[in-house]
Amino acid sequence: MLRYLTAGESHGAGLVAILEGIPAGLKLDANKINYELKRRQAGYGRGKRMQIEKDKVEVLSGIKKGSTLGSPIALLIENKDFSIEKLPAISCPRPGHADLSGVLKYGFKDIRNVLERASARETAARVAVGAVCKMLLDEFKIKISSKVLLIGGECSPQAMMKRIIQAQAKKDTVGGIFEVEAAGVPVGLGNYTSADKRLDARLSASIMSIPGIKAVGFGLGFGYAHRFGSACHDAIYYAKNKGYFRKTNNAGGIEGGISNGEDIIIHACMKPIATLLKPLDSVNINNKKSAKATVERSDTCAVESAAVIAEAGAAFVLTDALLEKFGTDALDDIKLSYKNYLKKIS
Ligand code: EPS
Repeated sequence: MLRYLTAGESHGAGLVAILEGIPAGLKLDANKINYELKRRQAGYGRGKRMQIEKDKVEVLSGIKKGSTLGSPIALLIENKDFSIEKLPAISCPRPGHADLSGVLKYGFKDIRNVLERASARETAARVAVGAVCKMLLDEFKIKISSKVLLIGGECSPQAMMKRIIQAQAKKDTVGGIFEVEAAGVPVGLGNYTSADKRLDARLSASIMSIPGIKAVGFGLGFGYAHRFGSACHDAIYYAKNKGYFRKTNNAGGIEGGISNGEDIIIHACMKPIATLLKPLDSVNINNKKSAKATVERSDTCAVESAAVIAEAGAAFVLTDALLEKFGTDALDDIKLSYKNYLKKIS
């Protein structure tokens, strides 16, 4: 089983991830992790924090001479803005954030105790984990990419950018929709036998758990609701040179919780960031009087970053499903098993 755990607060000393289950013999290049961390920090509409941080990973364990050992891989990303002990207490929860539910749940008097961990800063650690997984998937020619499809109801790049500029000018925020694509995924990852083995369910959870994500769909997604079955299911064909294939991919590469060999296509919707410079009505948790929500430094739009984080989540789930099917210990053995499988089904 592949698993990971992250630790770290937004303004704590740093972010840590421990990734267990990566097989031995994978060349691990820290530059590739840093490349993904940089992608996560970029994107139009990101806030001032991204000018402070220069996210870089330190690989603390699990490798020797640049290759994985099969032991847990510990990853560290330091926070340049390490200020958690000095930051002022917060008492007016932001609608849309974890603030109010968090303080009530824990009995905290300071909302900062919640937001420090609820912040999307934690996703830097997830991206580092995903980058390691991407290196493994690369060995099997599985490629994961993403693109932003819509921002604030607009679809062309110029109009999307204009929307973000408008939001900035209005001291507001804006969300959108992005797509994640996984190409080269073999047929047979995931399983229909139990709910928690279904590949689409696992991928959904990895993306739905990114702060701000409110909807996830595969292929046609909500579009299935508008068509007859005959107009949505992907008819099956066979050709000697390429085996079974489809002319359409409405299923988004997954049928019955198993990859079907077509590209996996996921769409997700991110709500506008909850921290508003022109804040909404709220209530002071100390005196219960009406007050405006707290204003914190934040982003105007982070949809592009969310897409990079979703790539990382998908990379983790696909790596887990790949290892589940083809073996877990040594990369060479896994490759052999993969080759035999492809031969058998061809
Ligand atoms: C983020 C770091 C945070 C925010 C943002 C994402 O930094 P700070 O709070 O110091 O400005 O910019 O967090 C949120 C959107 C959120 O909801 O908390 C990051 O590294 O991605």
